[in-house]
Amino acid sequence: MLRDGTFIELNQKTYPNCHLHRSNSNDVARTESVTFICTRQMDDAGPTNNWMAPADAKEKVRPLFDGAMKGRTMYVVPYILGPASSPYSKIGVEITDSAYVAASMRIMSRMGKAALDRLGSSDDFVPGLHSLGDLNPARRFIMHFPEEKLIWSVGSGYGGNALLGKKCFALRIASWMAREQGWMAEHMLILGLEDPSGKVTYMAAAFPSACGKTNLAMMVSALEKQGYRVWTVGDDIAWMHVGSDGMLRAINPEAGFFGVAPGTNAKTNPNVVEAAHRNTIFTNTAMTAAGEPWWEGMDGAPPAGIIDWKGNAWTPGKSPAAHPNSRYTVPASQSPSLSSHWEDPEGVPISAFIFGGRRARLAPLVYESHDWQHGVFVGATMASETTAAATGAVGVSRRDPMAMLPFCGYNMADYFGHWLAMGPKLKNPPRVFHVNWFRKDADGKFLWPGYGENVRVLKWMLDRIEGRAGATETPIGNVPSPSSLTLDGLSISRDTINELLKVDSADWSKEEQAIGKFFEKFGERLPPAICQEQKALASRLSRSAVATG
Ligand code: TSX
Ligand code: MN
Repeated sequence: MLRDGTFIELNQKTYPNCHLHRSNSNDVARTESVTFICTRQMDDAGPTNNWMAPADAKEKVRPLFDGAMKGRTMYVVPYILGPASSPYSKIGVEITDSAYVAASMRIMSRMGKAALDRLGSSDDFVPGLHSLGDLNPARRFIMHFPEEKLIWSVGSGYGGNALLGKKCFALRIASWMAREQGWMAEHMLILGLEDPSGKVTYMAAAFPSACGKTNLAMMVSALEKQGYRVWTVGDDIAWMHVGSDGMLRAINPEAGFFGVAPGTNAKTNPNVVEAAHRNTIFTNTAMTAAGEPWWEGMDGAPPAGIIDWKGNAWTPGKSPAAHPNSRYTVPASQSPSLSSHWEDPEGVPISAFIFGGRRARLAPLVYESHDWQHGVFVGATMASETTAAATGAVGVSRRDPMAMLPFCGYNMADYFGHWLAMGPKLKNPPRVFHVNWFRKDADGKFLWPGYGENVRVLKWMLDRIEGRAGATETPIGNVPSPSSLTLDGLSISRDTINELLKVDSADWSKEEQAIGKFFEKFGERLPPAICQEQKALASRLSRSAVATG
């Protein structure tokens, strides 16, 4: 890769075994418009997925593989998703003509001999066929055949389009398997919150993109002196089974972090900054004159002589030096925050689910759902407001149920049904919370400091689980009672806390209507329990409006 320019060697003194890869400039992100779920029945893919009949998909895409690998090296990449010894892990084999993909898969999964040893003579693996093709976006297709557990991807070498173990298998194909087999494949981080006694409580959280999922998973707690610490089990995907103890048990199917680089610094994610100094692949970041990776939002001022992500000399002020979707690919084992239980074969027991989004006005800092069914409704109605001016209007709210909109491998109405069905199978279903780190005041300033201070919100959840923290009922769920949030050492006014926890019934009535509109697209297939929850919310809101006049 160094010889043919696929990799550029970075400074081997300060970044040993680190390399920079520059992708084709038309191939810098997942491409949802050419990502298809190919089921016999269109309705099984549902209204939120692109659909193609399997036979049509194969007829269309098969010719794009003809001769595509000629003159290239073909890599056969066997990999395990999940700890090598876990009964819940699964095997995939990716065929690819990209050395970058093979090298990335080695970081992101348990690749090679471990997978072949586990596979033995079994044919129980998910095949994935990948070729860069000619990288022409017009001939780019990411095809999933969940009925035969097969993936075809052509025309892209980038991340989630090309590392087939990640979004294609661990989420889209796995979500289908999970419904068939009674488990869950979710777009969730997994963290453990250690309390002063040393007890660790595990939580899994789903946020849409640009909400800081990796940062939360790897958070350095602001309450460390008081004995509260956060341990990382995973930052992106959780596979969860009903354990023999009746708890929901989560494994991380991945072995690395493929995170967005811009904005990563000692304040936002000190653990990944430490981790990504060795054995790391950087993709589409900028590079300094000293041969170190660089991106917008890195600590300190930009040094002179930066080469941008396309390989050109960079002048500050015009376009960004690093591509906004530039990435680090780093082994999980290098994070100082990694949980000692991250490879437990049975997984870690999940006590809480956390949903969230970026809502400048609407959602309080945190609230708790009443019960499992209400919690599923809270997840199903998740939304986040857009930030990137490049993708259109800023502040437009987009629905993203359970952060699974681009990753659910089947009809999302059936997915809600599967969630509803999982609760009663659990002796101790996780409590379901919703958070919003992004509420703003009238001047547009963030009300909550976020980052390491978020541990205070996690601690409130833990105290709720343990029956120690008070809550105030609102029409959307329970918010912290005035004294139940631990705020010592934080200078934040009582007024600000009240504003952070406020629930405005008029605003939420509008939201309830928007939710109804969103649900319409699922038609008759939407589970009745979801409609029931919506009606219950509407009636709680109207009662509260009457009560407050
Ligand atoms: O990741 C974030 N988290 C979670 C951290 C564990 N971000 C970054 C989001 C983009 C990926 C946040 N941004 C968080 C947050 O909790 N909160 C905010 C908003 C915010 C930004 C800057 C400040 C405060 C809040 N600055 C100061 O308080 C000085
Ligand atoms: Mn993700």
